[in-house]
Amino acid sequence: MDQTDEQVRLLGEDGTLLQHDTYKVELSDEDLCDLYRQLVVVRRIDVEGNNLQRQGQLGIWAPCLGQEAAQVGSARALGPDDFVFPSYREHGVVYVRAGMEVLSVLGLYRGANLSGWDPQRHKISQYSIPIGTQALHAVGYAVGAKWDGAEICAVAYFGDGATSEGDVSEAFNFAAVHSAPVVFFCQNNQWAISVPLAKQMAGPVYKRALGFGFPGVQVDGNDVLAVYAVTRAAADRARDGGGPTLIEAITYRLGAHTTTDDPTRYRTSDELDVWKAREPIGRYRAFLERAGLWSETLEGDVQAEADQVAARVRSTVEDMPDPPLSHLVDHVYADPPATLVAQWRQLEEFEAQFQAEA
Ligand SMILES: Cc1ncc(C[n+]2csc(CCOP(=O)(O)OP(=O)(O)O)c2C)c(N)n1
Repeated sequence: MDQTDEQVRLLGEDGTLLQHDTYKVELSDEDLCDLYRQLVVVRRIDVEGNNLQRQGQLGIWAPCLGQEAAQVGSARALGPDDFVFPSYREHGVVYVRAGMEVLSVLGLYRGANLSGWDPQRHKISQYSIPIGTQALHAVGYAVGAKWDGAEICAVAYFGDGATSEGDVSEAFNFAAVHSAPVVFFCQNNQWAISVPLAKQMAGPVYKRALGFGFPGVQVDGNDVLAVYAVTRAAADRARDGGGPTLIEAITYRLGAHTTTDDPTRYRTSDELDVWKAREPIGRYRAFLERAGLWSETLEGDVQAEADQVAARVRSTVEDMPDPPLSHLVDHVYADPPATLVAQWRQLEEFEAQFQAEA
């Protein structure tokens, strides 16, 4: 796989199928329709997460609105034993890999669990809240897998802002030197909270890969077919001993950074309108229509499933039991330091006041 000099795109903005010399999609009609289902369901989970936060059921939510194609397309391209190291916005990746275990993510944002799922079960590690550390975890895992002779790859998901962290550059370098079977998947959604791309970098992310000694590919991140094809090629290459690839998926965060943030303070509505017109689901539906694969029945089935998933998200989140307060400190130290014990006692006394008042 060569360094690309242009964004890989397989779908025009009106859903026309485009030809590409290197990247092609060979998916059955059934799979093409199923991709649509997953895009729609992921969006509904995300909208529901946002609503639940607004109703006080979640403490915070990091929306993936607008990034569904980047997440669904890339996650579907992976094999069952490939190992995913996500950031905190990869609800679509979790849904594709782990189905309704995505509810654990909602539990994390509710404070009902401390991240919640067994990473081995669906080969997906816990969300990384520190920016960029998961890139190092992925490389460590990939190098270990290579030494064990396992034919798998590790995939690190991170944002454009994360590429300003030393951890990510260190991960690139170590992966290159050790020819690690790793795919670095950057969702370039144009903003790192309120910091726009132009204040973060002077050249495209994917070109950095060449400086570290491995290929980088820029892909239209709102084109689910292109994302699928590029990720599939990078993952195959990694498993075949070809080493790392950096994928830069150009997309846009249509929502807030998180529900604690107000993007109208730093982002113009004109910019938002440009990207709303490029959002990925309508474009993919237009492709299905052109290909004769879309029908009222498909739409009805997909929307019915999204409704069911949304209802399940809502009821499960509302029914999640509060964790015991001690979960904050349990299993952290075998012998807790005295300062922590003192703080813990203070917290218990503080909480006890409310019990007494209730
Ligand atoms: C090491 C570290 N530094 C700072 C932060 C605070 N922080 C949270 S999100 C964020 C911006 C991340 O932007 P980007 O990597 O582009 O990802 P996005 O949120 O856009 O998906 C920052 C600086 C953090 N969580 N971890």
